[in-house]
Amino acid sequence: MGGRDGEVDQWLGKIKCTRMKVYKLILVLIGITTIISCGNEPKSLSDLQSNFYEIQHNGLRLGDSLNVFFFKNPDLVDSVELTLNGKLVKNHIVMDSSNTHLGINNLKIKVYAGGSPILGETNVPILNSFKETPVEFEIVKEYPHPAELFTQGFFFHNNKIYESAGQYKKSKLVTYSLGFTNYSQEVKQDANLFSEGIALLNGKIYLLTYREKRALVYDVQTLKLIEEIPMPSEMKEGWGLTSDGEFLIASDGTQTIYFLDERLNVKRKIQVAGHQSVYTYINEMEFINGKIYANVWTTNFVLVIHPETGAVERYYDLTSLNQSTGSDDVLNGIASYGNNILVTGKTWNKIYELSEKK
Ligand SMILES: [Ca+2]
Repeated sequence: MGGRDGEVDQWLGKIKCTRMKVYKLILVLIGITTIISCGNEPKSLSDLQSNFYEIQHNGLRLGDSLNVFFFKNPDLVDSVELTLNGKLVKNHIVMDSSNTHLGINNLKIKVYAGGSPILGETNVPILNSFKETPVEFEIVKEYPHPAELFTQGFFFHNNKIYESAGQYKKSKLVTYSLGFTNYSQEVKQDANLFSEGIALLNGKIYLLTYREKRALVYDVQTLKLIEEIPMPSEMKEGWGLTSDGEFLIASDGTQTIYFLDERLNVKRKIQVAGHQSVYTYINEMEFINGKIYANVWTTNFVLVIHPETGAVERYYDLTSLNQSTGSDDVLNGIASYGNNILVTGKTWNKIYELSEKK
């Protein structure tokens, strides 16, 4: 009996072995099939030859549609999810003020094509549909400018020029009569402060500092320091400042303009964009007749910006006035003066009064 049992065991063993071989074969076949099918599955946007990242390079204008394409294997794409500034949008959507804003917009993509979703993220510049047009102007008059002043803030009020000057150890706030260079008032800031833009709001002058993260508040009559307020942490630096009578309007060297309340809380923001590009380095500003006039740092341009949208509608090319010697002495200073504007630059010896040709 023992012998027969041994034969049965051997026979059963053979069957087991054959089964194992079949299992192994099946596993190998499954493996090969998986490898073959995975090989066909797109794993990146470039596998699909998508134009997704080209959208950042080319930008979009208001009125354009957001078109994401897949030039290779489009039939493998089951569905596409697009998120613009955190909100789901449909592919081929037309860009307008209801779904986007001028300036840099965050765009994310999720492509379902068999395996795990393919993800992508980019920053798309949204540009204006209209071209900014040059302002035709003439120089009405020239006035002297105190050439020691490294102009950062500049406005005309109560028959006086109010001007802040920057640089460490040299920062100050002064007033003087147009046509003269002797100061009526002069307040120096601490040596470790670099003064920037100034603006008048409700009887107080607000003065930004460059990297010191605080604003100084002065009485407009006496230039006595009232208090210091921390600057909003989301502003990278302090650059230009103006006011529309309700809010302070501040720039920080980027393309963003911040609308601040009296306690310097950010109430809203815009980004400055024209037909061809987003404008960074927005510097000294002046709110004139419902528009923001702004210098672009190191250029001879003053932009005329819509305060709600950030659209650059017009621009002054002040190359003909430029006194820069190629160093820091760039155009920086715009003041409203009756129907005209006054412009100057850092350490320039002249202020120019410009009138627009109508
Ligand atoms: Ca100004």
